[in-house]
This record gives sequence, structure tokens and C-alpha cells, in this order.
Amino acid sequence: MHIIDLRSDTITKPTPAMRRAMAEAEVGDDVFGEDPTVSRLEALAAERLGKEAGLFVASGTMGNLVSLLAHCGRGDEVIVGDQAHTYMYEQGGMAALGGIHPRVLKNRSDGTLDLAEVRAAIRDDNPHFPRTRLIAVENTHNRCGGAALTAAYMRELGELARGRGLLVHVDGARIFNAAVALGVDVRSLVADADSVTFCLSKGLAAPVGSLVCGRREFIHEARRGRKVVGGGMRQAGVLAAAGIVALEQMVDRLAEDHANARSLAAGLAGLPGIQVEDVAVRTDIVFFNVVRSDLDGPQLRARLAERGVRMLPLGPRRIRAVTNYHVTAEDIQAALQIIREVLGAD
Ligand code: TLP
Repeated sequence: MHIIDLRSDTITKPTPAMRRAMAEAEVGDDVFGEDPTVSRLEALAAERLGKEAGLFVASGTMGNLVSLLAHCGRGDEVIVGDQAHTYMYEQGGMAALGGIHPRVLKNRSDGTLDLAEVRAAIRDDNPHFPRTRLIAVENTHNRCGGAALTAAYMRELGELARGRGLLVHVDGARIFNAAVALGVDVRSLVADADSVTFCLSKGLAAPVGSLVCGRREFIHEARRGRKVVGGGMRQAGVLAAAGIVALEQMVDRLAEDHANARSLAAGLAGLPGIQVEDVAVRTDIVFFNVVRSDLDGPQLRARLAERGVRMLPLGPRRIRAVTNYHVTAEDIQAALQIIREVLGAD
């Protein structure tokens, strides 16, 4: 059976060019700072993001964690969205491992935080309160339909943060999707950030790894954090080699994933019993709800899986589909036909 896997862009497998680069990678002990391929990837990532330095980490979760550990002390407070991956899906790592207190604001449907609410949430200097230290945002915003936060929004957020002596962290797991969708240089989206995490192993199709980028002293601290959480890797150049290919060859093609996501959303929007959350899909993520009394999200997901179409239920009626490197425009039409049949809408 032909499988059309729309569960996530994390399912992508390395390209032939990545496998060749991995096989031929020059390696060394990266904990001693001796892996030339890791160092090359870190420098390349920093250059692409317009930051001083980069750090190769095992995952997006680790990148967010070591960033927050580097910026915040125990009892410091982080302003974060209620739909943020760092808040929802990382085991509360900032609190569990860093003693960092999350101050949760509602994410708007476009993935942003209301800046007036952010301003109001910043604590006064008062012995009763934790100290506000950092504002964390996500770009693109996964649970807000892959929404891309604009450079203009980031600038305003940056000005607010600087004016109050706060830091900004961007969970940019899919920051290149945002840059491609908005048609801007990725640097403009992170110029106001003190730290950025981005993932190689999502839409960019590398098998493993994420990067943290920021100022040199911050990266020095984040490297210490990476070691204490057991993330110091040795001959990691075999992984970093795939990451270099990801950055050099896989960024521009994200536009194809975005076009496929738009056709998927448009096709779904015409189906009875399906409510697409936002038909104006900007990146690779589509959310829709099953609104029928005889069928819920998990049931639809299971019936689609039997026919080779995989998606992820993220609620009793809510389903997520993420386009990716292994899904073609023809696959999207085939998936839509299967969905039509399963819904009895043909
Ligand atoms: N997201 C995964 C799941 O955990 C939901 C996915 O399939 O989308 N930030 C954002 C915005 C993410 O979407 C993810 C992964 C991460 C961080 C964590 O990255 P990893 O999985 O590398 O730890």
C-alpha cells in the first residue's frame, strides 16, 4: 500500500545527498571541540540566522531547554503562550529542571501574544513576585496552524523586551518555513531575539538535530547546559553533515510543502462534515475538525490509516496534517480522494 504520511514533518528521512555526506563526514570528539563537521554546521547556522555563534543539540526540546537554562536562574519567570510547544509538550522542563516559573498568556489564533498583555504581565520589583526575565515565542506556531510571526511583530516585541530589560527566546523549530512563507530573509525574523532554536529534522529532512543560535557568551552557557543534560555528543559530525545539506539544499523547497498544504486545506474545505480551521494556510500545517455526530477525530484517523493516509489527532475532533518532503502534489489529490470516500462524500 502507498503510504501518505501527514502525521508530521518529523517523519522525513534523509535525502541521498545527506546519506552520502554522512558516510563521508570528517569527525572528531565534539565534546573536546574537535569535530570539524559539527563546527562547520554551527558556524553555518549562526551565519544564516545572523547570530554570533551556534550550538548543535539533539532535538528542539533540548535546544529550548538549554536556552532557557542559560538565560534564567531558579525562580525567574518566563512569559510564554498557552499553546507553545515549550509549555505544552516539553514535560514542563523549564520548571522541572531549571526551577523556571512559566507565566502563561493566551496565544492569539495567529500565534502571537498580545503585546499589551505581555506588558501588563511583566512583574514589578516586589519581594512577593518572581522576576520576569524572558519572553518566549514560537515561529512558526505549531498549534496555531503553522502561523508565521512577522518581522514587524518581532521588532515590536523586541522593543518592548529591551525597554523592560527582558530577553527574547524564539522556538523557531520551523523558522525557515516562516521565512519562506513570508518571503523574507530569516535574519529579519530573529534579529530581535537573544536566542533561537531551529530544527533540522522537521521540514528540512535531516535525520537528527537542532541548532541553538545567539551571542557568543550565551552559547558558552548553553553548551554547559547541553553537557549537564547529557547532550554532549562525540563524533556527531555524521549527523551534522546531514544538517549542512539540509541548510544548503532543503530550505527553498519548503515552498512546495506550503503549496501542498494549501491544496489540502482547499480540498478539505469543500467536504461535508469537515471544518478547516484556517483555509489561508501559510506554511506546512493544516488543522481541521470533524463535525459529524457519527464520526469523531480518532475514528476518522483510524479509517484513513487503514487506507494508507496518516494524520495526527490532537483532540477529540481536531486533526493535524503536515505536508513534507515525501508527500507530492499527486499524493495530496490521492489523500483527498480517500478522505472523500471514507466520508461517503463521493
Ligand atoms: N513538534 C512535534 C511534536 O512534539 C508535536 C511535531 O510533530 O510537530 N518546538 C516546536 C514548535 C515543535 O513543533 C517541536 C516538535 C519541538 C519544538 C520539539 O522538537 P523535538 O521533537 O526535536 O524535540
